Amino acid sequence: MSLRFGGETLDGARTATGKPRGARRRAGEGKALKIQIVYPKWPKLAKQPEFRLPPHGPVVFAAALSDDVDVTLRDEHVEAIEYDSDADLIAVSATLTCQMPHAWEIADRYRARGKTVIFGGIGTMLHAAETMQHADAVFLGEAEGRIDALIEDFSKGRLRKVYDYSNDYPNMALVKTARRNILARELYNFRGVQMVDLLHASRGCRFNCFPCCTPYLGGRAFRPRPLDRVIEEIDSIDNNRLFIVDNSLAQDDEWLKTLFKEIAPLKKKWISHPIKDDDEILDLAARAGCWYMYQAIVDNSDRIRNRIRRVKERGIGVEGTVILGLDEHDEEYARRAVDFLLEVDLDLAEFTVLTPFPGTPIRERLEREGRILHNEWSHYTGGEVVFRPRQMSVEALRGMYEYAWDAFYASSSKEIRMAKLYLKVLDMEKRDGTYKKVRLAPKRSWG
Ligand code: B12
Ligand code: SF4
Repeated sequence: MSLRFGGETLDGARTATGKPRGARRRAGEGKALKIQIVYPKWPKLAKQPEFRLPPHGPVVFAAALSDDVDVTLRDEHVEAIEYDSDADLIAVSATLTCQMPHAWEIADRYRARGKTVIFGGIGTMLHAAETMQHADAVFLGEAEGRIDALIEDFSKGRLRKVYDYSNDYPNMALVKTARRNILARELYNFRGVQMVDLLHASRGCRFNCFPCCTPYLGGRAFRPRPLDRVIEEIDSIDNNRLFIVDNSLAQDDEWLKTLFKEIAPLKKKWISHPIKDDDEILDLAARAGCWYMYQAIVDNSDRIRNRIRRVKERGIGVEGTVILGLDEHDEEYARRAVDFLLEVDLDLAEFTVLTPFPGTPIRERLEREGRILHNEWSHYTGGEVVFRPRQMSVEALRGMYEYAWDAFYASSSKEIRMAKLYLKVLDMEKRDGTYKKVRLAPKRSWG
């Protein structure tokens, strides 16, 4: 399924002042083009522990721009949108479906002030047709080696409406170290604790799980970055704590082993998505500084129980992700699931309601079965019911979601569980001499 809109031009498109877009706002002779990246705020899950992660898409996108572009970032999670920005181009980066309606509002406001607005990122790819109504240009796909064409067109006043590189993936050697210097780093902390920095070592996924749009977006082939670049990037990050956001660390055993062996000497501590359930690989992950990992809890089987045990035995924490409302779930499922999670001594749990995001196999099926209730995207947060469950009412599924969060955190609150994980990383750092006293305090805050 590709969103092929390529080639359509912006014939006759005008700014609010009636002048053609692009040409009027190209950078003056000899002046660097100014781009402001905007990352719109998205609603967090109501019962989730608070966090303020720096956005990853924008800093990777910024690295794909040529060095002579003057780039700034406004992340609305930590700072107000700067509608009076003097940038030549506003580049909205959007990741999640629930981020889109607000991202469109922001773009409309900028465009009403005569600004040229382009869109990119995962959310843009999943909502390309709607986004086109709020953008001067939409960019679909990965930016490395491709974004220069858009910038050139903008500078020459011939911006096209769509730049479509979906399913046409760049050489991974083109992915540069993210431009983290555009982040207002002092704002990414919670109660004085610096948040992790995000990075990725690969793209694509060879699996095709029912609730996931990653294969639709990034393809079914595993695409690793050259390892020396990944190591160089990790080494360059001024933070001992990282989140390796690769879709899954279970794609290629040999690659994983080499990655972990090479990360180990850097003594970083990191979080990741699920790691291949293999003794040697888990040992190497632990030695490489794996602090805790996400694990999808799909059932209450011995397979999952043993997997969690094997991970925890190596000193790696586990945050379980549990999707509620599958066809096989009855009204009692949450009760059984929480009992199981407490019994296997999970460190943290994140409950979401099954959500038929665009580009996922589950959306196709629920659409075919006429079970999708609405497409009000701001409610596609993962915390709301937007489809008709098979074995219970919408109300019952809502209750199940509330119950799961409350029951799991009843005996030991989110704060206490987070604090325990934090102590764990302090411990790891003290053992290998990498512990640094926190030096950050919130200076500005927004929202
Ligand atoms: C990291 C991540 C998160 C982080 C986000 C942190 C952050 N601050 O960035 C966290 C952990 C918070 C998160 C949460 C959730 N996530 Co998430 N997450 C991801 C993940 C794994 C990686 C995203 C990423 O950084 N990719 C790497 C960057 C470099 O790629 P990129 O953003 O596409 O950027 C490139 C291009 O798009 C382009 N680009 C980017 N911006 C721009 C801008 C312009 C103007 C241009 C031209 C180009 C451009 O340039 C970049 C380089 O090529 C993706 C899966 C994936 N592989 O993408 C899921 C994913 C985005 N998440 C998903 C989901 C479902 C969730 C949750 C709802 C539920 C959950 N438990 O997973 C929650 C949110 C719950 C809530 N409402 O509170 C879904 C999206 C669903 C949707 N349609 O909304 C994804 C796709 C995974 C999936 N299962 O399908 N997530
Ligand atoms: S859930 Fe993970 S393993 Fe499954 S398709 Fe998505 S990224 Fe791949």
